Amino acid sequence: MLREFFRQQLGLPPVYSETGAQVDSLIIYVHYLMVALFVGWGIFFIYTLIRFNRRAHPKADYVGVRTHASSWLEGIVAGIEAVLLIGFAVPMWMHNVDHYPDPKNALNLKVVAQQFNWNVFYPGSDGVFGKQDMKLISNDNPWGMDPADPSGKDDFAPLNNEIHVPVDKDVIIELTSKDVIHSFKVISMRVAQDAIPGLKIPLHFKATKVGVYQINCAQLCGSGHSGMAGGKLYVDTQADYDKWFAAKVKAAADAAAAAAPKAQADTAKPAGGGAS
Ligand SMILES: [Cu+2]
Repeated sequence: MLREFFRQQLGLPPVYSETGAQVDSLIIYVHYLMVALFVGWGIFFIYTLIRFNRRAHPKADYVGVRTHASSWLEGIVAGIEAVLLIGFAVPMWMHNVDHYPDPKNALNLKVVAQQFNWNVFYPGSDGVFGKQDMKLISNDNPWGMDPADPSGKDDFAPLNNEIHVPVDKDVIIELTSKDVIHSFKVISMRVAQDAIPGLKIPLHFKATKVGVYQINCAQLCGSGHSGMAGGKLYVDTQADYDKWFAAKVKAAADAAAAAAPKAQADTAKPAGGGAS
């Protein structure tokens, strides 16, 4: 009950991920300590105003406190802080690192942040991302996809500001940035991770409730920073997700099939303007 009271007073938004509840617990425990300190110091302050008022003590006492009570109190507060850190924060972190979901059973995505949107990559029906190479980047191929890699054939074009995941399934996102530092933050999942150019940083969560959740950028990344809050995380039922995914895979295959004859025609054209 006290916990629920704190949740409301702190304005903690609803949490819809498996590990999010632990994050909230830590926030609440830290605030228990802060309230105890606030009340304790407040009482001590009022006590000193009365006990050492000028009328009772016209001349200052240059020795001051003669007991070790304050040292003991300081020690107890430091002890509680150590318990919070060693007993709660570190184990929570260890749990999240040790219980890293098995990529084989998880939905694996890539998210590339840029000014000012989120590019979301899905590996297609084979679950394997196609190879990318910086050398292949061009106007027609902004992500440097390797056309020779068969595992890339079913990858669909990166989605803009839109992530779909099934409910109750581990999701691993490999996060990076195309330009400046951004931060991928989904408050309802209690997930926040900086996206840093040149680094691929994994994050994971498991959504527990179907719904649409806002994605925010938590690093001031430029003039359009606030627009990155337009990102949406759709948590679907497995059936809805499968339907959405199948439609995307089919659309990608249709687009590839439509592009194939054109590419063949292009390569069939004689080079250098043609003879005859
Ligand atoms: Cu940003």
